[in-house]
Amino acid sequence: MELVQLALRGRVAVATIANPPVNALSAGVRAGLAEAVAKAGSDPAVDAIVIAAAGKAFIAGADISEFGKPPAAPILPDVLEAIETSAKPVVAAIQGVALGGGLEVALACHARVASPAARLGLPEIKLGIIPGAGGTQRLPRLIGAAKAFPMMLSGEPVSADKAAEYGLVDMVALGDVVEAAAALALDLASKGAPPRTADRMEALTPADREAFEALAADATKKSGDMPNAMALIEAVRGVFTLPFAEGMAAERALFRTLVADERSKALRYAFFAEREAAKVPGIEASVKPRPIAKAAVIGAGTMGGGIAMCFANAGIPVTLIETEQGQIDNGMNRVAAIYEMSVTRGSLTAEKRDERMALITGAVGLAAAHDADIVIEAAFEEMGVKKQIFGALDGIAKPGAILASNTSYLDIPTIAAATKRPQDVIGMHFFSPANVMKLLEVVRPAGVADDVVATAVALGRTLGKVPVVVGNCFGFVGNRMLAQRTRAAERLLIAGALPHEVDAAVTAFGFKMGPFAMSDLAGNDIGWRTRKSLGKKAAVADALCEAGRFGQKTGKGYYLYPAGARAGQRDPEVEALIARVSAERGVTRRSFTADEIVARLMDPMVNEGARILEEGIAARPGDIDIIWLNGYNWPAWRGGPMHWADTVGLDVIVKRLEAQAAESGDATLEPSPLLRRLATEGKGFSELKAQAA
Ligand code: ZOZ
Repeated sequence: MELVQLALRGRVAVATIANPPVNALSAGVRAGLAEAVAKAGSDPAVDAIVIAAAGKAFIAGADISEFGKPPAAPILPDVLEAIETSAKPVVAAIQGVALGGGLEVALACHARVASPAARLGLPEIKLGIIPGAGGTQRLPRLIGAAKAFPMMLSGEPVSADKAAEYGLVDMVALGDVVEAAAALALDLASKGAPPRTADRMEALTPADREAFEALAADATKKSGDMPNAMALIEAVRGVFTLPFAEGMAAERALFRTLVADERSKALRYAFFAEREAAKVPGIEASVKPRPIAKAAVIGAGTMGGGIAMCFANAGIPVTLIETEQGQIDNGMNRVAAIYEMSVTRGSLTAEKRDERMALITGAVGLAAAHDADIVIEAAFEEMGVKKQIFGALDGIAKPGAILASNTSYLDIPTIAAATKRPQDVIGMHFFSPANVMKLLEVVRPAGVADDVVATAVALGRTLGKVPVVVGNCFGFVGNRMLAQRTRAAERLLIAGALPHEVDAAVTAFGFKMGPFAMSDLAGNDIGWRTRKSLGKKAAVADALCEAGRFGQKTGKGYYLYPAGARAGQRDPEVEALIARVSAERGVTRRSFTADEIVARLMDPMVNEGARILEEGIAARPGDIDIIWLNGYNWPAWRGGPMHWADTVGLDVIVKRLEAQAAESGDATLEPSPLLRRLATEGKGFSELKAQAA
């Protein structure tokens, strides 16, 4: 089948792109478009041309998998120039998403018609680049830089109606969009030379420039460290200072530099890793998820309330279950307060808030879960409690209902064994705050039914989450690796670093918060309780908790928080305590550079990630990265811990771990066999094949 099919509709040539699934502009599509426009241009039976697309998307943009490879002719800017300089009018018929290069195709056309459901945007910023086929030059010429720049800076698409309001599309067609585009194309043909976006200057007024410069100054303040945001400002400014051809050349030079940058490579890697994670090894696409029309959540604490909100936000009725009415009232009030905040901020209408609140019903007693298609338990993290709940649920839930636990580290098969339907029991680990965080670890114990796994994944997507299927083990993937970082952070303190130095190194690496500020925020007593239950010790962290320094909530932890301050201040008492612990262990304290701190924190995590892969707990290194990007705020442009390790070089990481293991005498720091093997073979994690989780 041709990637671009040319057909005549009266005196209009319709070039239809058919490159499933999203009509990405692969080399074949670019060539097909160029050929179609040339052929229609020289055909005396044709007066005008429509560019249309088959399927759900108009064009999702460049084929991202081609980035980084030598560009195959014809390159997109040349194809677009051919479209724009066509003597016969070319009209885009946009029936679905027009993104990136896809919108740039539409911008090069002489007019645009969109279906009401179409969405138009330039999301390149999210891939670490800027538009490279004229987007920064044509969009401002069409709608003004003050409207175009925010679209490109956020990367968020606009609706067809918004696009019409902006003047980005000429018409929103309620019926057949190709028909409407053909009519408009013929109308343009009857009026002589078609209008070219490149020639339009009327939107670029002094007021527009002033508004753009104000937005640019604000963006520089907020995103001065993002090279693509700064490049975007430079490119867009060109519409006021350079002739079109020079502006195009400047945009392309900036695009080429950015596309070769490691940061863009990491973001593109993450784009594909996220989509790969959606495919669960060992489960056929033919396995149908069970229908979920009603849900129940057990436990109306912060977590349970957040999970209930996820269902309500997706339009699924949910019962929030507790043991006492007072707890229900507290939980419902917390949920109402969060929605109220969104209304105050303007991100939610009062009507939507009421709709969502109406979908959440509080109930006392597990019996209220009798008609739920899925029950998610978010009760106290204690095996005895979980077993009791699941045992009781077994007698209450309807046959075929999925019984899920939101536990963050407990053994799912032990929980499942409390029921007579272990095939229906699964882990669904949401991250706090559950209504905000994207990650959902779907914990797949041996013996769970395939359609239960498929349902958890599909439901995760319906709830707007990024689901990643993992195997059952203590802490699953994310928290198991985090535990390594926590241990490494404590080791660093004893070896000579101070909390603020560790946190500064981690924020400079790109995290929003360092491990100690994070621990103070979450509450140091959480880890303390877990350590006690496992019989583990951490000299500094334990001593802080014994002194009642639980973090922000007690006004002091690793830092001081005078009078409710949110940013911690260094505390000489804590620093003296740390020095005391070092002395007791006979450690001569030394200083660490930021790079050393990062290596000492991240290398053990990578090592644990390698063990997780060896054990088949994660199917792919990319799954681990998606977990860290969506659940733990790993900086997006570093692609996740396993991708980062590849960029450092696994041989380097192996040597550093060996040195750490020798220095500390801690055998768990010895490189895992998989890490050693890959390093010896000169390979990276990216070369591993997927395995069943
Ligand atoms: O897939 C969603 C989406 O948002 N896609 C990415 C859109 C995007 O970022 N476009 C901009 C690309 S950059 C660009 O366009 C710059 C450019 O032209 C520069 C040219 C400069 C030349 C200069 C020369 C010097 C979308 C909203 C479209 C659909 O979402 P869904 O949830 O329905 O589906 P997904 O996301 O699961 O995707 C389905 C399959 O399609 C693959 N895919 C999507 N967009 C792609 C793409 N593959 C390659 N390129 C794209 N742009 C996606 O990986 C998935 O594949 P499978 O195999 O997992 O099914």
